[in-house]
Amino acid sequence: MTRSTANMFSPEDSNPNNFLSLPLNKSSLANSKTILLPVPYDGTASYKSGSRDAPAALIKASHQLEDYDLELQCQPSDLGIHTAYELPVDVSSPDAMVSKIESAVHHYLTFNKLVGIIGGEHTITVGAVAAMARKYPDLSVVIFDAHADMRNTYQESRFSHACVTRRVAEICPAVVLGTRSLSLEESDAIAKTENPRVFFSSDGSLPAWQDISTLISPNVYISIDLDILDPSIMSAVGTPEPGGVMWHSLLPLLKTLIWNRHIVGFDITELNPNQGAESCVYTAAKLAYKIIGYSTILSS
Ligand SMILES: [Mn+2]
Repeated sequence: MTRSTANMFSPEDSNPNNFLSLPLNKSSLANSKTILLPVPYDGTASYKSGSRDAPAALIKASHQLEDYDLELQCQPSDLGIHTAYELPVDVSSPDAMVSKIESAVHHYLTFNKLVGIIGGEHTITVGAVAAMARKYPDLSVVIFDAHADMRNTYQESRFSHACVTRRVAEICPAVVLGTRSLSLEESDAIAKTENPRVFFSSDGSLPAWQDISTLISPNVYISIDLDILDPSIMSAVGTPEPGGVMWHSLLPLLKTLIWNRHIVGFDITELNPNQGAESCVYTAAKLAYKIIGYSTILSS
């Protein structure tokens, strides 16, 4: 640590439950290249709720991760990862919670660091993207999701987890990868629009970087709905969908995307630690760390 005076640290730095269980000199807000914001929200979950427990479970599982990244041959944690306190949930309405997330992300973006949001259900993406697009007017969003999430409303809310991509595409250009489940209404909506661009996948494959690169602007927000992954490795999600993407297909595309663009933020959503195999929580934590590593070490 180059700056060692105790008063460099803010009250926020006292969060004892931080990602990777890092010491203060690698987890204080001032010393960190990345800010993680845990959002324990699952207010509109329609099948199996429980993603409210995901941030705490993912952070706990992260304590088992190695700081060293074999692929990158360094410790991305050396660049600092600050874990904010959990954002208190506003249960009055989904709209209110989305606004609250937008305000919080807007605040953290003022520090000019990578901001990662640990969900929580996928709805959190809408608030995060609204804040990101205010700071980065050329923002595009790359969404990894088994589901189209293109309903205009669901269960009487425009801010349901089933409407996420539709709301995001109203804010900025979006590319959706890994989609393998949708309604007739959503299929019609996708056929009629250039935004979002949805790349369907029924065999676990993802498009090549060359096939999507022209759709993606210099500043990028990455949104991961963990159900993009095959249930054989990620059963701990609210709505598991067979025929998904495997770990070794997802990481190369993420790496290429991050290498070629400036990643301004990301989220990991829909983890339900009360479902599925215990290893899923560890997998989710590792995915978060891979994105942090790629983004802080490789991102252009
Ligand atoms: Mn999904």
